[in-house]
Amino acid sequence: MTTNTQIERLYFIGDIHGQQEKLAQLLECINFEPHQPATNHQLVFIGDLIDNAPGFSGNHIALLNQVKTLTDQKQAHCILGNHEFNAVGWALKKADGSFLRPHTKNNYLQHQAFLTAVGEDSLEHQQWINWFKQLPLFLDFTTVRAIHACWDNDAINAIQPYLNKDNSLKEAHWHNAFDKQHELYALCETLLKGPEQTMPVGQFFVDKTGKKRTQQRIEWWHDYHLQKNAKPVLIGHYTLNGYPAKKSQSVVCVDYNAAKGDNPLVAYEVCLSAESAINFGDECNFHYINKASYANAI
Ligand SMILES: [Mn+2]
Repeated sequence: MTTNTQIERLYFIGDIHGQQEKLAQLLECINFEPHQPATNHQLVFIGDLIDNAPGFSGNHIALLNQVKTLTDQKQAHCILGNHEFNAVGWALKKADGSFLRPHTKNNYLQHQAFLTAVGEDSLEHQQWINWFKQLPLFLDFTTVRAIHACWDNDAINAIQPYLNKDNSLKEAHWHNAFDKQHELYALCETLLKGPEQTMPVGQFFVDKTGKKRTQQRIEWWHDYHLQKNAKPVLIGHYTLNGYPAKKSQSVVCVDYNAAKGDNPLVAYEVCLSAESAINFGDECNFHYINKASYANAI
């Protein structure tokens, strides 16, 4: 999809994880009319539309249909999150009949809410997998860019041979993306899950699924502005808490853990018509439901 030059404002929306009602409320907050033909603003979904804890009662199907309709109508863009990426790996088989993403108990529990909603191996499941495969890994607008977890120039350059013109992964390379021996595996890890480093010997932490981990996330946003042509970038993925604020001078994250409870689904508004470079940090650019009560509660 090319960028429409008449678009004046973009609303970047964080990880929804099936919370269709929160999206409906957020769209009301920003006065977005889902059924109007595209006006001068568009939505950009930052990935991780799907998956939630086992027993999740939200409506995955309604959410996916709404986001797909909005993108088909050119009212929105949607990029690939690690959960859509993993969903493709869960569904696709290697030549030997095993799945690209192992069907372990832990992987199943992460994905169960989506699988239950679509019906595993159903036609509907297949259709959503095919749609996920078409999603771009990142978008580059004139003054701002978006990626699910991390913008890294070296990884963006190295992944080019594996991408279609619209920045989606080429059909022939999906199996490489899940092959730890292939360079595409690490590139997808960096862009969709963020760079990590090995913790000092003997140190570890236990993640939210109870798994012991010896790799920790690198806070890449502190040095991002040192990269060549470091345009402001919008990300999700990092499940933040507290009052929405920028991560660094050129990086804003819109994932405030909407997956859980009453946490807000967050959007960040960018005005493309401003002639000067985008200046991140203005808190009024963040939009979310119950903004005033949320600010008081934390
Ligand atoms: Mn994510």
